[in-house]
Amino acid sequence: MTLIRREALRAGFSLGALTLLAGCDLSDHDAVQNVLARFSRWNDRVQAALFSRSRLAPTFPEVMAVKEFRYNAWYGPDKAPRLNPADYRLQLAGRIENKRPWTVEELYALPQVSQVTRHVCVEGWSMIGKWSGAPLRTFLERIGADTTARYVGFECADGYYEGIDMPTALHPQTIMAYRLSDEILPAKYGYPFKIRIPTKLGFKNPKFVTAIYVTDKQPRGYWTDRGYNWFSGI
Ligand SMILES: Nc1nc2c(c(=O)[nH]1)N[C@H]1C(S)=C(S)[C@@H](COP(=O)(O)O)O[C@H]1N2
Ligand SMILES: [Mo]
Repeated sequence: MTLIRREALRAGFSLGALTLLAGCDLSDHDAVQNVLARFSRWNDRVQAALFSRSRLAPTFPEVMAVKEFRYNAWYGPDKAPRLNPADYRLQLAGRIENKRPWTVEELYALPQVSQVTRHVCVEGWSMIGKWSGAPLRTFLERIGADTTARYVGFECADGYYEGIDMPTALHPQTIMAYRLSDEILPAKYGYPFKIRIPTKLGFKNPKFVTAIYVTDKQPRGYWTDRGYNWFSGI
């Protein structure tokens, strides 16, 4: 399905919500919020059901990758956390057999792939970039993660947090991106790695990840807590 058709479908969902809302007292903020929240959860379920493990996000020729990639966070690039490889340790928790923390060196030694894909930010910009790193699936297998669990959650050095469903975590294009445009990820883009998920909106791609956990309880998301859909597929 094309992006545009998906957008139309999504617009259709909200039109449906509006039609319903027309019947209720718009000053009743809680009731309106309730209806919207229910639609949002329904939208999440429909999107999760439509998501296919094998459907690949579009890829592009390498020449189309933008070298000076756009930066985004709720603070300026100079405020981005600068993690020191000497004391960085990726913490592991939840349904994982081997929870030993990982160093940057160990992470960077995992087998890697490259992708040229489009990053789509919900704020209305998109950009094609080249990312390289280890498939998250490879890492999850290495640490003995229980892949029958429903979710994988992430915590970040700037207090950001995100989570994805297990089919997305195991998707071949979901990677621990160590490099952008063939360079080790600069601090502001998420050093030592960013979870790059081309089948998801930009905000579901956490940077400077410091902890990964496997769970059956749906992890919260920084922007989901501020009103965006949890699934947010593209
Ligand atoms: N830790 C962390 N990850 C984050 C964010 C953030 O503020 N903190 N912003 C998200 C959003 S909204 C976008 S669009 C992308 C921006 O990534 P970039 O700076 O590499 O373009 O990172 C996502 N991951
Ligand atoms: Mo974003």
